[in-house]
Amino acid sequence: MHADSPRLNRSQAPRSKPGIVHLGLGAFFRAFGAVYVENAVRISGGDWGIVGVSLQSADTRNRLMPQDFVYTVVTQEPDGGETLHTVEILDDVLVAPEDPEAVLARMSDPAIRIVTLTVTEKGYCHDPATGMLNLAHPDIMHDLENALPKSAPGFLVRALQRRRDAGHPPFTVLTCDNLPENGRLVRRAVLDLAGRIDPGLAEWIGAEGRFPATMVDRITPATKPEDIERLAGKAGYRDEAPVLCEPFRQWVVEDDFVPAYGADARPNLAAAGAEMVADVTPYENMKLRMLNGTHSSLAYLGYLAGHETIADTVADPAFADFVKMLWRDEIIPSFAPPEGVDIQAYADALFDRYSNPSIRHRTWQIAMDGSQKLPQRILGTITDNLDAGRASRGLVLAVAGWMRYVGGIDEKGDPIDVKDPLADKLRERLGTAGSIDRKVESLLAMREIFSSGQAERLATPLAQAYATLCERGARRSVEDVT
Ligand code: CS2
Repeated sequence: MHADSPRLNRSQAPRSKPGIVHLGLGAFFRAFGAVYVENAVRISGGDWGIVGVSLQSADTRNRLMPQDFVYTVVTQEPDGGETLHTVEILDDVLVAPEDPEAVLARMSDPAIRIVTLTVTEKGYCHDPATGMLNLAHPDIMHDLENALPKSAPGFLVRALQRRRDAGHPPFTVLTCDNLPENGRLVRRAVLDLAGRIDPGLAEWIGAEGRFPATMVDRITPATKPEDIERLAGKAGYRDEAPVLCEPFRQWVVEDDFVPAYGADARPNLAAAGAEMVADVTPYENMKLRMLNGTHSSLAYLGYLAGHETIADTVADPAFADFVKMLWRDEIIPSFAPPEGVDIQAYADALFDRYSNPSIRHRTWQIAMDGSQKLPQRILGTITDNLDAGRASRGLVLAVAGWMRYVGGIDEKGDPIDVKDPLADKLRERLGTAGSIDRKVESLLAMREIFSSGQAERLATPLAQAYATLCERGARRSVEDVT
C-alpha cells in the first residue's frame, strides 16, 4: 500500500485560462482530447484551459479536486512498460445534477469558444436507428419544460439561448463520440430541441453555430483500484484519478469552427498531431466499421466464450482468425477508405493494438450499451453487404451474440450484468418469446435499433446464427464461420 505517498499536485507552470467546456468527463476524454489540447497550448499558446462537466456522478470531481484537477495519463506499452505523463489543462470540474446553473453560466461565458462532448452514444438522446432526437426520452421531455436542463442537448440549447440573448457568438460544438456523422447528428438534435423551445433560436444556431464532425481513436480501458495502487508505488505520489491508455491516438477534425472568433476559434490542434480535414466521413466510416465493429463483435462473442479482455480474446486462435476474416471478407469490401490510407495496413495495426497484453480492456466494458452501438458499428456494414450480394456470416453471428448476451445468462448458466439503456425492454422481449425464431423476431422488431428492411432481411440468417450459438457455443460458432 502507498497511502502515505504525497498527493499529486499542480506544477508551477502557468495555468491556461478556460476556453473549452467539456461535457461528459470520462477517462476517454482525459486520455485523449485533453492531451491534444494541452500539447496544442504548449506548442502554440492560447487560452484553452478546460472546464470539465460530469453529467451524472460527482466521483471524478471528488477525486480530482484535492489534487487541483491534475492527473496522470498512463500509456501502456505492449512490452509491459508504462509511461507516466501529468496533464494540467483541466481547470475545474462541475457536476451538472448538483448545480446545473453553474454549468450554464460557464457555457454562456464568451471566453468559452468550444464545447467538446464525450457523453457516449446514449447521451445524445437520439434514436440510434434513425439518428433523430427521441422526444419521448425522459430527459428531453424534462428539458423542453425546464430552463435548467439534464441532457447534453438541453445544456447546449439553453447555453446557446443565453449567449444569443446576451449578444455573444455561439460556441463551436465539437463532438468526440463514436457516432456516424457525429457533427451532423448533434447539430440535428440541437436544432430540433431549440426549434421546439424557440424557433428563432434554432434559426440563429443554424446560421451562426458550427458542429464539426470528428473521428476519435484511443483505446482507454477503465481504471481499477489496483491501477491506482500500482501507480502510487511507481510514481512516488498518489493520484486518485489516473487514466490508462494505449500508445496509439488519432484525431481527425473537420476544420469548421465558429467564424466570429477568427484565429481564436480553436487551439492549434494540428500542431498537436490532429488531422484537420474538410470531410471526416470516410475516416468515421473506416473507424466505426473496422475498429468499433470488430470490438463489439469480439466483445459479445468473446465474453460468451469466457474471455475477459480483448487481448485475451484475440490471443485465442479461433478469434484471431475470426477477426481477420471479418476485416478481409466482410468489412473492407463494404466501404471506400479515405484517400491515401492502406486499409490492410490499418487492419494489421488494429490487430496489434488489440493484442497489446498490457491493455486490460474488458469485453464486458465494450459490450455495454449495445443497443446504441450496433447500427453504426455493424448493421450498416451488413446492409451494404446484402445490397451488394455479399455474405456477412461473421457479423450476423456477432449480432446473434449480442442477442444472446442481452438475454443475461452466459454459456455456463451464470448471470451477465447487462448494462444498456434498453436492458429491461430487451430482457422482457426475450423472456416472453418462446422459440428461438420468436426471440430473434421480437428483438428485430425494435425500431430504435433495426430498420424494417433490416428486420425482414435478417430474420432467417439471425435465427440460424442464434440457434447455432445456443447449440455449439460461441467459440465453435466462430470457428464455423471462419
Ligand atoms: C469501444 C470504444 O467501448 C467501446 O465500445 O469500442 O470505446 C473504443 O475503445 C474506442 O472507440 C477506441 O478509439
